[in-house]
Formats: sequence, C-alpha cells, structure tokens
Amino acid sequence: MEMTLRWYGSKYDTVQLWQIRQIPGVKGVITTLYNKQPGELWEHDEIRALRKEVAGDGLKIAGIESVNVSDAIKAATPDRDLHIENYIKTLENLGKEDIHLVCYNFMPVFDWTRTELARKREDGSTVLAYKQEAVDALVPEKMFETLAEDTNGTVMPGWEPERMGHVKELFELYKDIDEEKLFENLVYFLKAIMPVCNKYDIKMAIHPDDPAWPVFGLPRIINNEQNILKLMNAVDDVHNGVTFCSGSYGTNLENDLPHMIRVLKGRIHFAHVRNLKFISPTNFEEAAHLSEDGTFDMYEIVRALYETGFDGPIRPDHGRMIWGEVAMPGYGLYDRALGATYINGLWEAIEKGARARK
Ligand SMILES: [Mn+2]
Repeated sequence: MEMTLRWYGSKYDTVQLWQIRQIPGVKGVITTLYNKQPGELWEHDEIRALRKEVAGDGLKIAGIESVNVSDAIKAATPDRDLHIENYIKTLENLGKEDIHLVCYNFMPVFDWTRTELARKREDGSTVLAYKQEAVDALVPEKMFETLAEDTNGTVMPGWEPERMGHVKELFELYKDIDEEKLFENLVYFLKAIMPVCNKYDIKMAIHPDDPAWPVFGLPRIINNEQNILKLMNAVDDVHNGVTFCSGSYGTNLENDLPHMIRVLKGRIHFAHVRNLKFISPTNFEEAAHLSEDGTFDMYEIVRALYETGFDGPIRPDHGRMIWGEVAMPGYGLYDRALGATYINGLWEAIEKGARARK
C-alpha cells in the first residue's frame, strides 16, 4: 500500500503540502482540480501545473479524488455524451501526466450526507455525525442551510453553495430515475470510458454511497456487497474498480467490511480507512481511527487489505477536529496524521507477523 493524504489544493485547503510531507510514511497526495465543474474538460497544462506544484514539495499525485461525474451523465440528459467526451479527454490528459487512479461516485444530487459537522464528543473534539431523524425532519433544500454555519469558512466537496442553490432542479432531474435506470447509466458511462482507461492504465475506483441507504428518496446503487459485485461483473475489466471506504460501506451495519474486501480482491484500487461510532443503527458519528474509539475492528479491515495483496493508495479519512485546529470539517491535519500513523502501525505489525509465520 501507499500511504497518502487528501489535499484540496493551495487555494482551498488549510493544510499545506509541506505539512503533509512531514507525516511519517506519506509520500503522495490525493487531489483534484477543485474549481472544475462536473462535465468540464481538464486541460493538459492545468494537470501538469498541479503535478509540478505537488512535486515541488517532494510529493507525488497518487490519484485524483474526484473527477466528478455530472448529473447529465448520471441522469442521462441530452448533454450526457458531450460530458462523457470531456471525461474521456480528461482521463487522457491525466494519463499523459502519469496519473493512474481516479476516484468518483455515482450518487444523485448529494455527494454525501451528514446532519452535523461539529458534534461535540466527551473529550471536547468535534466530529461529523448523522442522525436519520434529523434528515426525516428536513426538506432537501434546507439541508445545506442547516450545515452552512459549521463549515469553518471552507467550501466542502459536493456541497458547493452554487450547486446547492439548484437543489430543487436537481431533484426534478432524477424524478424518473430509479435504481435500475441509474445503474444502467453508470454501466453506459463505464463502457464508454474503458478504452481510454485501458490505453493509459487508469484505474477507475467508484466511491460507495454515503450513507448506504436512500436519502430523500434518491436511489442508491453502490451500497453493499451484492450491488458492488453486480457492477464489477457488468463491466468486467480491472480498470472498473472500487474505492473501499470503510466509513461509507460501514454506515450500514449489515455490511461485513473485512468480508467485502476479500470478495473484491483485485478490484480495490484505493482505500479510505476510518472508523464510526454508532449510537443506534441510524445515528452515528465519525470516531478516531483507533478501533476502541468506534464500532469497527480496524485491525481486521487492514488485515483483509494486506491479505488480499492490496497495493494501491490508502488514506486516513475524515478526522476529528482536535487541538484547536480550524479546517474543513473532517479534513484537518492533526487527526488525519494520527490516523495515517495508526494505519501504518497496523500495516507494519500485520506484515511482519505474516512474514514471521512463513
Ligand atoms: Mn470515503
């Protein structure tokens, strides 16, 4: 595995590349061109400039999270083929800059949903949290407003204010799209981009839906073992792969995370490793990475990745806000650095234990 940290770019992130470089074991970042709208073309020189900036601080781009898929592609509107053409050219430009991993998601309207961005825990740290009753009490248009004051002045991916201004129209776009139709649109998209992925060896890694059940009646298709395997089989090419996000698949306690990792062997190209603490099955908060702070057995998750030969980029995921840091919720430096160090420790112990037994 290759330990990385997500970085939003010098214009948007409170965390700097030089700080990331000082986290033990982190040699790469997962980043994006944050100013790009879904469907828009990423020019070759823009990607080159980003790569050079990252290299200037002694790091590499280990992957892109995300090249966002537009609602036109997800909902198959008349702009779909134009946007797919732009996506293909973008992948080609990424390949030319030696970038071989692209994370994306296929969630309608909302990239991910939390109902609190700063729930206070006993130790005074704050975390993102989700409570189904809070969602049920809201109309979707109000979702962003309820969160807006807790963003610490940052723009959160998937929750850009200009996008949220059009929530009603977005819902209209998806009114006839059920799970089957959404799945068909995803397969259409993947089949169209596989040739360029093969040419440049670009591994597409779909991020699961978060939470892993329908929110506001919107369809969910990447949420459990059965559905992700269905997608792997529908486009049976190694470049059609998975971002294994423990914190997203894990929102549904019925998902057996280590087992899912094992059945997806060879198709997991990117891993997001984090822990959740459940108060009830539909009320959870994002814990520290350490097993004992949450609900998941992080040792078993990392062991499953190790034993299936996972060799792609891995990153700690949302961290708690600690030590007075002011940053994008979930994306401060301190707790993610602790998470990276913890995962590195698990990995070293598992690897050396496995070697000693040979
Ligand atoms: Mn994730």
